[in-house]
Amino acid sequence: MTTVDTKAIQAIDSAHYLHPFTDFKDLGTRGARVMTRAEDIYVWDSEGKRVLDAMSGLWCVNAGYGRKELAQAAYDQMMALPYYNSFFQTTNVPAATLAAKLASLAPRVGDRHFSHVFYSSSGSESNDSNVRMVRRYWDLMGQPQRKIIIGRTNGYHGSTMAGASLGGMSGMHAQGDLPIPNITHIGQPYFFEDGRPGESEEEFGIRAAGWLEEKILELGADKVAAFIAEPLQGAGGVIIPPSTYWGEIQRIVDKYGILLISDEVICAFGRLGHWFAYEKFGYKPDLVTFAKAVTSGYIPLGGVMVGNRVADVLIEKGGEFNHGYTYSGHPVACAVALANLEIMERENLVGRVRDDVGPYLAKKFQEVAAHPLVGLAETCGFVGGLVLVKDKASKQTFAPSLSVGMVCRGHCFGNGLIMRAVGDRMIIAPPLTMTHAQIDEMVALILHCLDLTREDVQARGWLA
Ligand code: PXG
Repeated sequence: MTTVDTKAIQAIDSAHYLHPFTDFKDLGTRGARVMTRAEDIYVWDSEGKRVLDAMSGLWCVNAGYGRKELAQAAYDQMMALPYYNSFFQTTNVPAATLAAKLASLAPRVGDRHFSHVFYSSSGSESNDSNVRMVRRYWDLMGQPQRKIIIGRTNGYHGSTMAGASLGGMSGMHAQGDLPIPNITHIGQPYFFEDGRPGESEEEFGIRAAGWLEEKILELGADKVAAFIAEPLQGAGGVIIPPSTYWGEIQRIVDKYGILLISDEVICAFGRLGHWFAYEKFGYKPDLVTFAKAVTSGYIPLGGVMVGNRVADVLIEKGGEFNHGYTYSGHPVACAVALANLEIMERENLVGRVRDDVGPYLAKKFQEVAAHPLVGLAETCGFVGGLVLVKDKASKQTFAPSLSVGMVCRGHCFGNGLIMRAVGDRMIIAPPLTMTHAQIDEMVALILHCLDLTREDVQARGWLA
C-alpha cells in the first residue's frame, strides 16, 4: 500500500478543492480528513486510522466496500465499450439489460406498474427529469395549468436548481433565490416535534397528511401537478412517518388526480428491506427516483422509474421528449449496477434486512433508547435515528445554538465511528452486509460515544 503525505494532500486540497456543503475557509484552517481505502464496513484515513462507516459513505454503499466483482464489471465494460450515447436511436447492452432488470424488481401495485426507466447520473438530475416529465405529462393531457409541485419542509431532493427547490431545506433556499416558481411545501410528519399533547402518533399522521389537502385546496386543485416526498426523510434526519401517513396521502392524491413522486434515492435497494420502499409503506407512486445504492455508490448512476400512467402518455402522445444527458444510460455505470444487483440478489441483502439484520438492529436500538442522553431512538429497516436531549424524562431538547449533535459527531469521528448529525438527531444507515457481531460492535461504539458526549455536555454545564 502506498503511503500518503497527509499534510501535502491537505495543502493542495484547501488550495484548490471547493468541497460540497462546506465552509471553505473553515475547512482550509483545519484540513480535511483524507480517506484512502475501504473494506467491508470500514474505511481508513491517511494516518492509518480505521473507522466503522455507519453511513455507508453517504447512504449508498449498500453492498459494502471492497467488491472486486464491481471493479471487474467496470473494467470489462470499459474495455468493450467505455462510452456511447443513447441519443440518435442507439442503445447499449448494459443500459437496456438494466432497464429490464429494474422493471422486474419494481413491484406492481394496484393499477400501477413500472416497465420503463429514464437514466441520469444522480438523484438531483433525476428529480430535474421528474419536473420535466410531470410538466410534459400535464401538457399532453391538455391541462397545462397544472404546474405546481408540492414538496415538504426538511425534505431533500438534491442540490440542482430544481432538486433544491423541491426539497424543503431553508438553508439551501436562502442561497440562490429558491425555490424556483411553481414549487411549494407543506410540513413534514415529525411527531416528536409537532405532535400535540394527548394526540396519538396515528392521529398525528392523518393530520400531517391533511396538510397536503389543505395546500391543494388553497392553490386550487386544477393547478397542482404533483406531490413529491421521500418514503422516510433521510437527509432531514431519518424522520419516520406515522403508520397512518402514507395511506392518507394516497387517498388525497387520488381524490385530486395529482401525480405522486416517490423519491427513493436513499430508501430503495434494500435500505428499508424492500427493493423499492413504496412497497413497504403500501402506496402507489407514478414516478420513483433512484440513485446511490443502485451501484452501491461505486460509480454515479441515477434515474426515474416511470410508471405506466405517465409512460403511456409520454410514449403514445408525446413525440420527441427534448430532455436527456450525455451520460444517460452510461454503459459502465449500468454494467456496475447490474453486477451490484446480482450481488444483492445472490446474498439476499434485501430479504436479510427485512427478516434478519433489520429486526436485530431494531432490538439492539432499545439499548440506545435507554441511554440517559437519548429522548427517542428508532429504526426502520437499516436506517436509525436518535435524538439527543437535555432531560430524558421531559424530552426537553438542547438549544440549537449549542450544536450538541456536532459535539457528538466529533466524539464519534474521534473514536472510530461515522455517525451523522442533523441538528441534534444522530443518524445511521450502515451497509446491508453487516453481521450480527458487527451490529453489536456498532451499537457498543454508539453507546460509548453517547457516554463521552454526555460527560462532555455535563462538563460544559448544559445538562438539566
Ligand atoms: N433525493 C434524495 C432523497 C436524496 O437523499 C438526492 C435526491 C440527490 O442525490 P444526488 O445524487 O444528486 O446527491 C438525495 C441525496 C446527507 C446527504 O447529508 C444526503 C444526500 C446527498 C448529500 C448529503 O444526508 N442525498
